[in-house]
Amino acid sequence: MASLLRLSLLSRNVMRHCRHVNNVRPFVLRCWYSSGKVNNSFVMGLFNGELRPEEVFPFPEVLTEDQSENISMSLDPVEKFFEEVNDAAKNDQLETVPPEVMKGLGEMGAFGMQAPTELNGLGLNNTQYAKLVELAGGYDLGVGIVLGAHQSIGYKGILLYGNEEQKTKYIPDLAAGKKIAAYCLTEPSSGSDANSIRSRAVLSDDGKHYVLNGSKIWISNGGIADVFTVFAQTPCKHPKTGEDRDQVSAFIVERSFPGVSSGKPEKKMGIKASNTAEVYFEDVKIPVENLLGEYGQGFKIAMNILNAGRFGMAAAMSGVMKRLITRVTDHVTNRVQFGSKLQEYGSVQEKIANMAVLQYVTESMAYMISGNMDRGAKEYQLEAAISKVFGSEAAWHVCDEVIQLHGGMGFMSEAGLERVLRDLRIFRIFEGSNDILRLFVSLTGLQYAGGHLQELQAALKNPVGNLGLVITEGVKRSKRMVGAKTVLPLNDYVASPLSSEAEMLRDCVTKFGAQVEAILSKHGKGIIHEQYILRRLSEAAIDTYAMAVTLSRASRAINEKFATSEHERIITSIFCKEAYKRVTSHLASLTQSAQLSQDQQMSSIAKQLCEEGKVVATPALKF
Ligand code: MYA
Repeated sequence: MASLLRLSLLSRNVMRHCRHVNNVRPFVLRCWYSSGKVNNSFVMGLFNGELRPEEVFPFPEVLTEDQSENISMSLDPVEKFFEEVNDAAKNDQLETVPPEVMKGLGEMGAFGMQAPTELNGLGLNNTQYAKLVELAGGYDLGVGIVLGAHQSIGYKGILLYGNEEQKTKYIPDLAAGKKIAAYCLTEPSSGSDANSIRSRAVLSDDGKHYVLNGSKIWISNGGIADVFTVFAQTPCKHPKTGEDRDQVSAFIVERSFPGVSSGKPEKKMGIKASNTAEVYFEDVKIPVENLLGEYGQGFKIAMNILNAGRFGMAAAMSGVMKRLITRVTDHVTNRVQFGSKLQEYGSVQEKIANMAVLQYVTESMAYMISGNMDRGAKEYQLEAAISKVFGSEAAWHVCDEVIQLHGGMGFMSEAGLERVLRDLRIFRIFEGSNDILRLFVSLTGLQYAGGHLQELQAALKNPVGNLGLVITEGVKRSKRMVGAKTVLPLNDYVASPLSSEAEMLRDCVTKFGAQVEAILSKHGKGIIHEQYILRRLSEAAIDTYAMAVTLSRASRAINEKFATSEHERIITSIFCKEAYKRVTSHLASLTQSAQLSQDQQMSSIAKQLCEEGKVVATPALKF
């Protein structure tokens, strides 16, 4: 009870500090106020030191037999199309997707995968969509982005937030590929800081339209789109103070509206086949009926569109890795050096095994999230962000290693691997850079944990009325004090051959909750500025979630006696052991004084370099 009371005081201090800081940008300030909503996210629970097995076990199987059959039947023609009609290397050279490929994609329904059937779409759920994206992404990421920018973000807002008139008016042509869509958020002065856009739309005096002015950059499909989902500031009143302030609203804008124009296609490092261009809006009159969703709620709409599509990135990354692994196994089983095939060498085997692990984790995440979304999960933004971060980095690493194993051959354009590497680079940058998404995961999780502490603090004022919560938290803390795990065993969820790995997961969750409290207590509001800590905390969250999803998938393989179950068990075991080492080390480092002082040294090095604008050390040759 004493430790509970100490905690309550700390949390009260944290809350007080938080309220008093009002000159910091909301992303960093917005911390740990409880929304009062029930949140079922596995990752969110982690920040409270809660293990929520029902969110990840059993591995989701949402497709009916018919749905599985339909989707697997549609894979063959799609594969044939990408093998025989589409030519990724040619698209890369031409820096466009040729009309016959666009036409063929349209005929297959590829522009309307998730649009309802009654509006010309294929009506696929997230899991079915992920399967097709995995296939298409594996063949050609440039084409994948044309399709993804169109439906994963371009017109997703109309599907999610559009009213019946908007859906009926726009979706049929978009789903058929007769019209192309784009998502317009980023501006010259606002990339990661998406809320600071300057484009502005003001209601006309006659109240019939909004007048939009501004410009957007790096818009995927920007030069070819007919319909744009555009985010712009709009004048609003503060709901409590009545003060004037701008808030983002979302609009459906047609290229045909006078004042809309776009720039030349950008020259890029990769995904060259996809069109990227600036889009300009000059006194564009948007009919009032083209407001998308609620006035002033555009930022949330923008974020939720991105949240809803991010698992698609993981699916695409999984597909890329699958094809790269096929390529590399072909190479190492044929190439002979020093008298043996490459596959005989341990250093080669280690690389290939690591590729298998990274692909397995990414694929497991993609289908865990899509499956949970299909089962009606509403709180998946942290998991989706994690899958995008993990998948994009895994695929980059795999591609790099595949090139390495091909040696000089891998460096030659003819091998087609350098194109994949170039294409992959952007996946760590766009749709929320991985650095920002890492901060997003840890800050959002900390906000949730802080809310929980606040709840606990309130409960302590009336311990009798809140006996359940008070006892649970008291027991949790007593267990932590004696080094015991605070969460229940996973015997009912994890197949027994993986029980020691399940124990590692339990330990990670226990330590996670304890370290979150420790850093909230130590840093108070200041934690929002501790990016070294926030980054390491998010690494721990990523690895812990990855352990959970792989344990879930491999348990299914074991329980259902898949022919590959032993293979999957070993992959999972290797991943969990490695991840466990990283998680415990990252979590311990959050409060280790040696690590914290090293963080400060890193800051001072960076500061010196930035001040000097160059390398600071005396040159090795002294001149
Ligand atoms: S499109 C451009 C992508 N741009 C970005 O992703 C921008 C990244 N920035 C951000 O995400 C936000 O600005 C951050 C917050 C996170 C930094 N879900 O004060 P705040 C709520 C739900 O913290 P800020 C592209 O690249 C938050 O709770 N809600 O905000 C296309 C708060 O709510 P409340 C969220 O400090 C590439 C409110 O918002 C989220 O300004 C083409 C304010 O929060 C969230 N995530 O910034 C890709 N974040 O007030 C093609 C914040 O209630 C697609 N909030 O507390 C291809 C896909 C398919 C692949 C196919 C391939 C083959």
